[in-house]
Amino acid sequence: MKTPLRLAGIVLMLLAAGSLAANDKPAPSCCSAALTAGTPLSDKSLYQVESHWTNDAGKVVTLGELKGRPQIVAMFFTSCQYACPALVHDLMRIEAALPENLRTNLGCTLISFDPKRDTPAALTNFRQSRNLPDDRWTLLSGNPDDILELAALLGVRYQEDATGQFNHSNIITVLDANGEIVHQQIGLNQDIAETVRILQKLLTQ
Ligand SMILES: [Cu+2]
Repeated sequence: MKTPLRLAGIVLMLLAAGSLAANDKPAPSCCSAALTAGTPLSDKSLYQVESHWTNDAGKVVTLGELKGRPQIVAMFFTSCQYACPALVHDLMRIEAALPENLRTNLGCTLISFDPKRDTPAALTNFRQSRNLPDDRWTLLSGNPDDILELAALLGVRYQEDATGQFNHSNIITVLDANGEIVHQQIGLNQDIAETVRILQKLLTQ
């Protein structure tokens, strides 16, 4: 486990307390969208994980490279027949609900828990089939240990079944520009109003 235990502990504690989904307190001034690359990461930032990921262009990246603008993040797999298409559609609904001038400052990140099938080529196909613009949408796959670690930090559970499909949680996480979790929307086809409200606040800070 490469993540500082303190970070993992904090996230798991918050999850256990059920406080994440309801936490819409204004982000402190340290965590605005205007952060520059030089700002140090806090103990609670997911960007402290040192894992390396591969995007759909085949480039190796770290999560820290997402720093600098708020993100909506979900874990998924491209060959999912039901839940993930709905989950990605939910991200697109959230994105579409934001005014154009704010939308351009939002990042959307999809992270696969199916590294065997979700090669850069599979992620590229997925991007093209959904018309996900590559200036704002990041598609990542990684190695199994790092995926498991990130899933734990996001409170996402997944399990491969005998047919090669995955049973999994459907969670959309809002990260501030510094990689701290500020909100989670749980379940498919939910009312997005609260998530959009929180993002609008983050994006106008
Ligand atoms: Cu799925």
